[in-house]
Amino acid sequence: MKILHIADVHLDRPFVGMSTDTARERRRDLRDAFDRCLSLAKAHNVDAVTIGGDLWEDEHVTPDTCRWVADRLGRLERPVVMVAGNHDPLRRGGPYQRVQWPKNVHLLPAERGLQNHDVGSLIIWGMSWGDSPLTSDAISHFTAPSEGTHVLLLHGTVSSAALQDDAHCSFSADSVRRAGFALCLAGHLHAGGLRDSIVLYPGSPEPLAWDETGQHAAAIIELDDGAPPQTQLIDINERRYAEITVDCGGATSSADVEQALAQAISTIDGSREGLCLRAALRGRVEPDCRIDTAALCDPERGLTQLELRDETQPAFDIEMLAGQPTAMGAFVTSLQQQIHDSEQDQHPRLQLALELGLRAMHGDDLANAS
Ligand SMILES: [Mn+2]
Repeated sequence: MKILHIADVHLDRPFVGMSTDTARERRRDLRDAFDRCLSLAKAHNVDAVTIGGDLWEDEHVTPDTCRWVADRLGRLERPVVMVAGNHDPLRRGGPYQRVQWPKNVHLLPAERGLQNHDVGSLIIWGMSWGDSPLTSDAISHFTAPSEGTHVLLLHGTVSSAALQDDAHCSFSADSVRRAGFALCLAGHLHAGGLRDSIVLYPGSPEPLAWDETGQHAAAIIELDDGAPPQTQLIDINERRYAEITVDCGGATSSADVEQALAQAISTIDGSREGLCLRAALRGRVEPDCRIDTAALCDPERGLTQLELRDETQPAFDIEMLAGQPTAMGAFVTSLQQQIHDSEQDQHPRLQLALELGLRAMHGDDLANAS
């Protein structure tokens, strides 16, 4: 028995903060990623497809997207078992109920505890998010019948201690095991991976935010009576996010910064295509070094997206400045005297005043100074 399991596609996500065109492109990417997932169903000749919630975003999903999904699932010509997640809860009169689902698609209900759909000897149990938040209580009171292979389809947060009350539908791997499930086909965490040997998250097919640097896959599961399930995660994402820091220490001009950035980018593994990179420029640079982040975001680097944060600090030669017969020299001498005369706990504040004062006198824009 073979299953294709996916989750967290987040179709029609608005991608707040992006330009209208970029957000539209990202939404198209999500449809493409969903198609790539489904193409694995035929390629691996699976017996069933499971979807672990957050298929779309409830407040934004269009009727067209819902019907497009129904069409795509119908074309699979094999059973599809789904649960709704916290972003696409199964609400009375909501998007799920406004679609004519093909006969092969089975949406497990909300608010009736664990319900099952059988695919041969494989029994898929699950429950959807509904009008009220889903809890894992039903799992703790459940015991799977001894006949057949039982798996759990759930949109929730696996936590070893199950103490994270604020987490969405927190549950423990132990409760899954105790209930007699061979595997939990999970959704909600956007980083793919097998947790505690029994809870399988495929992750979202595409990363959706900067912090989603984990695996983004579709899962193929092989279940044979009695044998432990074989799981495989197949990467689906075309986009990936990474964050790096670039040491610009000692840079005498923007040319050195540019070189440090190019060097740092060249050490990142994998393809440039699809790479969305956030780089923080750090270190003490010469006071005359001017960093123009817009100019450094050269499209020629072949990255899909590059965001730069200039966190460099000028390396002022305090002793040299103190000796100068200038306003800057007088300022440095005055602050040095105040530091000398003050208590230890005042030093960080005065050091900061010295630093910011020098930068202001040097013409730095201090709007983003920390
Ligand atoms: Mn999600």
